[in-house]
Amino acid sequence: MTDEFILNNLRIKHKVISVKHFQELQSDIEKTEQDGNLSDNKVFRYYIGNFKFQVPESLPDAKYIVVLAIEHNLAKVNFHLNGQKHEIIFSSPYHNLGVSVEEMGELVEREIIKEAGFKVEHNRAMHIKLLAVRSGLGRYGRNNICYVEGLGSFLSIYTFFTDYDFQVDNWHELRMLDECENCSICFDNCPTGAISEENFVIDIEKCIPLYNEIQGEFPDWFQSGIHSSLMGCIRCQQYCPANEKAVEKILQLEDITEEETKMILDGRLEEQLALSIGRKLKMFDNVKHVEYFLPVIKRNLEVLLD
Ligand code: B12
Ligand code: SF4
Ligand code: SF4
Repeated sequence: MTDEFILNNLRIKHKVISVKHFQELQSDIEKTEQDGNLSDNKVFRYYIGNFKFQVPESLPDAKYIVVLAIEHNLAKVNFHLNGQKHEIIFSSPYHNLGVSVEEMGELVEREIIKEAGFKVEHNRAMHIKLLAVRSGLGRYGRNNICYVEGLGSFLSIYTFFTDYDFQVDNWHELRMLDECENCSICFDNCPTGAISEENFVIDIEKCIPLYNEIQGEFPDWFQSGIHSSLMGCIRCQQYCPANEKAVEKILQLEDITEEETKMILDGRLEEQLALSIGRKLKMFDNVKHVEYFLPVIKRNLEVLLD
């Protein structure tokens, strides 16, 4: 049984894994690379470029990693335009959880370590799905997303190094969900064919979020109607039987007014309106983020409204 905690009404599950397993974890990635399954796509390589299973310089005595899975539900938001209301899904992890990394770190100290005098340091420069699965916290779905019992796949993973010695050895096989054995729903619903029958690792270059969570033009091969979320993509999780309950926990965000929707689509930036949109979408609260994300939202909203 995985201990469960609640933080700001969100369910959190955790496991710990010893840094003694770093070499094996690194070998998992090297094997994936050798098998030709680690895409050379520039954006993907930028994301994982500094990933390494290693003890951080700032905490050389680290003994364990605490892996947290925190529910991060789907959200929906109404965009008003020309007298009509358009309901759009907004998937995690793009809208803020409402729980800070500091609060999670404090929970680790208070509820998991439970003894004073130990250090806790957040670090995400590692392949954290792999950590979650190897620690026994979750399993891979056929869609390559990590599922945690009771939470489904709509969750975010956070990892914290600590010098506390838990004195347990959690190390699990790379396991796939039992539900995947006779199921092809995610495979059938992926609009780009990123999930294949032959290869467990998805074709990352075909995965929509790789393009729609950042600025830039969509590739020529993107067909109309493939988009399902204001950012990211939910198709391979939406109809998954292992998400039956999780998919119902959908958050209603504040409506985006006509004036705000028009500002986005016109490509204008009026600071107060833009910050109001960022606050409603739980996405950005400073001008630097606004400048980056408004063009992303404009491009994505245009195809979703089309
Ligand atoms: C790069 C990245 C992306 C890229 C590439 C996606 C990918 N599949 O790698 C893009 C931009 C496309 C992306 C998309 C999404 N992402 Co992302 N992403 C990341 C990031 C930064 C690194 C992921 C990574 O390491 N990829 C490398 C691959 C090779 O790792 P892997 O999938 O674990 O591969 C292992 C398995 O394939 C296994 N394996 C190999 N063969 C076999 C065979 C069997 C049978 C089994 C069981 C296993 C197995 O071995 C591999 C490791 O060696 C992480 C954050 C982080 N720091 O880790 C977030 C992260 C993985 N993303 C996350 C999310 C939420 C998403 C999206 C759902 C967002 C959205 N709504 O659109 C989608 C899901 C797309 C998908 N189907 O995977 C969450 C995942 C939460 C969860 N429940 O798992 C993370 C952990 C961020 C977070 N803080 O929570 N993402
Ligand atoms: S849709 Fe089916 S095959 Fe895909 S992850 Fe869910 S249970 Fe597994
Ligand atoms: S996130 Fe979308 S594009 Fe990527 S594998 Fe899932 S359904 Fe396919």
